[in-house]
Parts: sequence; structure tokens; C-alpha cells
Amino acid sequence: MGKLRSLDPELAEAMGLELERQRQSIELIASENFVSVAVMEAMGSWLNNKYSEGYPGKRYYGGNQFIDMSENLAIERAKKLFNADHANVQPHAGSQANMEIYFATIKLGDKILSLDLPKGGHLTHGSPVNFSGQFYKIASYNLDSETEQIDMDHVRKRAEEEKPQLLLCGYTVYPRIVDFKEFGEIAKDVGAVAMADVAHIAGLIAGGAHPQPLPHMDVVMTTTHKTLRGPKGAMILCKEGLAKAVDKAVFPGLQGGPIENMIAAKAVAFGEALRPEFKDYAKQVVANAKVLAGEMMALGYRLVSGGTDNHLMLVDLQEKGVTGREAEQLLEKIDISVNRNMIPNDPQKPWVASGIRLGTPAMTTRGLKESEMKEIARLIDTAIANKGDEAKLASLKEEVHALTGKFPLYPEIDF
Ligand code: DSN
Repeated sequence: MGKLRSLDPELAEAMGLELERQRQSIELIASENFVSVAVMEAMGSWLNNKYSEGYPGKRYYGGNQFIDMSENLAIERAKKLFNADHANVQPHAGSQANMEIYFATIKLGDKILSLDLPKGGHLTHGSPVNFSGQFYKIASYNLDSETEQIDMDHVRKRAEEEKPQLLLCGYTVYPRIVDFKEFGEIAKDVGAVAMADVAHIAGLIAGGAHPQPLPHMDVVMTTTHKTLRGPKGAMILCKEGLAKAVDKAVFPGLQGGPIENMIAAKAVAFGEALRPEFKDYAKQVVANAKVLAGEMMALGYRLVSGGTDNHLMLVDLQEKGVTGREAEQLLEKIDISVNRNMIPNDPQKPWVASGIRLGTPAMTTRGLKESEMKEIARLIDTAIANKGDEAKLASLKEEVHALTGKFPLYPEIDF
């Protein structure tokens, strides 16, 4: 890293400041995590230099014998982690991978039945501002208005009414367990492709803290950088019957050259996720979320669906006199990083929103446990209760730094 500082001090300054921010902050963005130094070594390696369009053993460029070794490791480890017949580890990102699945399994103009974005879905699940809402007909199922959870009888009713070609489960802000088995059965009964987007919970699945989507689903998408704690990117897992269609949709359908340094980093992360320690990690992520959720509720916050079974929670701030945006900005002042989020039937626009989403994957990687979660809830609540008091906020920020200082991030990196 010494080279970068001397050759490009401007860029090095930004990177140094970001490292410092990550070290000092309490990171509660539910989709973020801290990769290992080994994952970063693969990401920042010479594997970047190679072109390898195609797949292991069938490349359109010479010199890929060692790239094949690396990509095959990623594929085999992914299959093992998720009980998959087939894995395509080339998707550059989750949005691309979802598009690739649609291209592989349904026709333009076909119908997708999903949970829409304001209720906890994702842009690529049919939002009108996204390709998915423009290329496909979209129908939605809803959260139950009382429990704010997914009601499988309602999903079945909607599937029978809409007769979609693809039934999609998997969410960006759903704090409960997803019933893949029932989703799979409903899809089968209405003749739809059963698809799960497990980007958020992939690490919990890999670590045994959430049920597996396969074999209930036909096809599964996950990003690799959230609870799974790998590099930014994605992959598609499926049954043998869809393997060819998926591979064709990824390359040459929608992508060109795979990013082989990132695929190597995926292999490293999957190797880490296969180790027994990763089970402890996944379990601790959920245990930490339970304590954080319990503590927030004890401090008078309403949580959508009344709690959490996974790594995240959605805090409804309407009764606390702050919007999601205000809370996000306020917490940023004391170096607690969260994102504002719509709550079901939110009266605010997405830019403002009435909630904040909190997740425990990143801080669990740093080693924080239940007692620190209680501390974090208190820090969040004290900041919200003292929103105009700059002196109080400054002292809270010092408390945040004292807490993160006890859990060093990347102590081996001197930048
Ligand atoms: N941006 C991701 C998240 O934060 O949940 C979803 O793509």
C-alpha cells in the first residue's frame, strides 16, 4: 500500500479517511460487512489482469488454466454452502444477477409476483423505475396489516389470482424467517418459476441460522458481500435443469468478461463461510439483533413486525418526532451509520422515510456481543432524545469512539 500513498496522494487521502471512518464508526447498515484481509488480497490481485469470457474449460481466450482453478474453487464452495446442483459465480452485482435469472427463466412481458419495494422488496423485484417494472408485468403480494409479516395464505391467494410466470421471495428489509418450502409449493401449484433473492440472509443460511432455499426454489440469487462477508458481487444457484439457461443468460446474454479477481475473492469468502467458526458468527449476528431489537423496544421504539428473527430490524420513528432522514443524519454526527427506510404504508416519501433499518452483521464481525448491543441502543436513543444539543452529541460521539476502539478493525493494516 506504500506505493499508492506516494503515487496518488489525493486518492490515498480519501482511502485513509474512509479506513479511519470505518474504524471509528458503529456500522449498523444491514447490508454491509467487513471482509477479511485475505478476501481483500484476492480482490487486489493480478487476477484482475486476465480476460476469461466463457466458463472453466470453455474460454474464449487463451491462458486461463489457473483462472479456471480459481473459478472452480468458487463454484464448488458455493454449491456446498447452499446445497446447489449448479452455481454461476460470475454476476457482477445483485441487480444484474436478478436480470439474468429473469432472462433465463421467463419471457419479456411475463408476470412476476413479488413484494414491492416500499414493503421490503427490492428495486429489481418490479419497481416501475427499474428495468424489472418496465420489461415485465408486476403483481404484488402484501404484508399482513396486523402482523406486518408475510401471510402464506395471502401469497397463495395472490398467486392463484395472478397466475405469475415467476414467484419471487426474498427481501431487503424483512426481519422474519422466509418459508421457502411453502413458497416453492405455491409456485409449483400455479406453474411459476420459484425464485429466492437471499442477498440479505445468505450468510445466515450458510451458517445454519436460517433455513436453506434449495431444493424448494428453482433458482436463487445472492449478493456475496452482505451477511456472507465476501467481495461486492453476486452469484446464481440453481437446480441442474436450469443450469444451461442461467449460464447462457449471464454470458453471453448480459455480461462479457468475468471479474476474476472478484471471483477469487468470492472463493476465499466461501471458504471462510465453510469453516465451523462461521456458524458461530451467523448465530451471534442473530443473537445480537435480538438483543438490539429488545432493547430498542424497551426504550419505547416500535419495530415493524414487533421484532426480528434475523440480522436486521426496521424501527418506526413516527412517535419519536424525527423522520428517518433526520435520524440518519443525527446518528451520522455521532459516527453511527444507519440508513433511513420506508416503513409499511409510510406517509413520507422514500427520500425522507419514517424509519431506520438497523443490522448487526458488520459489528458482529468486529466482535461485539449482546452487552455492546445494549450500549448501542442507549447511544441511539440518547442521540434522538437530544437532537438539538450539540454538546451532548459531541460527548456521545466520544462514547462511540471509545466503544469501537475496544474492537480494532484491520489492526494489521497500516495505511
Ligand atoms: N442496497 C441493498 C441494501 O442495502 O439492502 C439492497 O440492494
